Amino acid sequence: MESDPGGCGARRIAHIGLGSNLESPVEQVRRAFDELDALPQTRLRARSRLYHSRPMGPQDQPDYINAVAALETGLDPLPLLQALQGIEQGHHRVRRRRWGARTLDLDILLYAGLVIDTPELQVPHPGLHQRGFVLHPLRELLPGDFVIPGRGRLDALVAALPPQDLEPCR
Ligand code: ROI
Repeated sequence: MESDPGGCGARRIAHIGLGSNLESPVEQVRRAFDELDALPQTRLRARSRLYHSRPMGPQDQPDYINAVAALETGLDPLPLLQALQGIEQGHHRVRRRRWGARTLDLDILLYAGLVIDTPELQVPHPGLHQRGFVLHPLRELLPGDFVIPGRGRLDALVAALPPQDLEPCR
C-alpha cells in the first residue's frame, strides 16, 4: 500500500480559467471562485484580478470578464472536469452555438505539469498560449520563467501576444 499519512490522497495544483459575459459577469466569476473553494478535496490557493476583455470569436456578443484561479486539489483531472461542469450548470450555462456568449466557462488550463490529450480533456488547454485573457491573469499567479508544457516560457508567450483590448477591472 502506498504511504498516505494524511489519508487524503495526493494534492496537486491546477490552474482554472474563468470567463463570463452574461447576467452580471463580475458576480458570476466572484461566485465561481467561492464554489471552486468549496469543491471536495479542493482549496482555492490564489486568484488573479478580474479582467475586462473584448470577445474573441463572434463579435456580436458582450465583452467578457476573465480571471484565473489556482486550486490545490486531490481530484484527478477528469473528476475535476466533471466538478467544473457541475458548477457551470449551476450558473445555468446553456450551449447555444460554438464560441457564443455564456454565463460561466471554467477551463482546466494546467494540471500539475501534466500533458493530457484525450477526447474529453486536453491539458494544457489548447488555446491557452494565444489568449491574452488567459495569459495575463495566469502571469499574476506564476513566475515568468514558468514553462507551459509544449508551449514554452510564460513571459515569452505574454510578450508574443498581439495588442489586445484587455484591462484589469479591480
Ligand atoms: N473571449 C473572451 N474575451 N473571453 C473568453 O473567456 C472567451 N471565451 C470563449 C470565446 C468564445 C472563445 N471567446 C472569449 O470561449
